[in-house]
Amino acid sequence: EQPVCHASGTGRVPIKLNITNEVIFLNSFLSIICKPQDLERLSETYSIATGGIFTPHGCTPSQRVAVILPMRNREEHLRIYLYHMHPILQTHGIMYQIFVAEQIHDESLFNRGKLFNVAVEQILNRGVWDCLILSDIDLLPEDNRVTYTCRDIPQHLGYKMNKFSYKLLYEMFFGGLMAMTPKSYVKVNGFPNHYWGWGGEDDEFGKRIISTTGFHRPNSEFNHFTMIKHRHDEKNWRIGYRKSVVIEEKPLFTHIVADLKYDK
Ligand code: UD2
Ligand code: MN
Repeated sequence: EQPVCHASGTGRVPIKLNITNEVIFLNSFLSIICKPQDLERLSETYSIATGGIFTPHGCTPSQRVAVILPMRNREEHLRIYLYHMHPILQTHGIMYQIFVAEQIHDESLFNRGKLFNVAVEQILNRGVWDCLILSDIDLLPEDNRVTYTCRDIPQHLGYKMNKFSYKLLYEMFFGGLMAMTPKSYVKVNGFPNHYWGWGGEDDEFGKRIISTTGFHRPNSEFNHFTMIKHRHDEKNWRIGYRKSVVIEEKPLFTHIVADLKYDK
């Protein structure tokens, strides 16, 4: 019988794409450092199977991990992400597959929460997974000892970012990157579906987690992240109410405030 694979990360990894600080202004520069050919070479070098699947050889993967990235109009980030992440995930002793959940239909606002829900449903229907990684596409770990694996309760992994001096933004912050088992995802009932536009879905997700499974937030220097610098996306403006419908129970009545503009 094969031994269980172990993680073999050695330390901090260069983010070659630090230069991506200039990405927004120098698109062509980015394509020089990370050309499609580089990505092709990556799949040979690291034996990544079609679909972005990696299975370690000679040992039994410690976990089967689905990495899920919500995306719309972030192809540049995707390329950087793949280029950066495949080599890192290789060292984790896991079987993994990277899924990109893309929201098409450009007329509507971006909906990160619903995208995750739709993607997770598909992914769970297609295979057996020990762990779901729910990550922004622009978050790059700075150390390969970061753990893209699950524990019994959800872990908030990606919250220490260069952008915010590696400080937790606020206690109830749940954006960035979560690792959780499919069981936990189902138990917390996933994300809310109705947050169109920027923000709010992560806070609601956090509330659900707190009230059901609880969570763990590793405070390690291994989980420092660089967020690729980006502008605020079009069609992702912050919505006024941050909910299409706000229902509030007041002492003498239930207040229903609906912002139907975004109620798609
Ligand atoms: C923060 C949170 C993020 C989420 C968001 C509010 C961090 C590190 N992240 O991200 O988890 O809670 O606030 O919704 O604090 N995306 C696209 N196309 C778009 C818009 C978004 O692909 O047009 C995806 C992409 O994966 C991106 C993620 O959604 O990384 C979060 O959106 P963002 O990066 O624009 O927002 P940001 O950095 O404020
Ligand atoms: Mn971002």
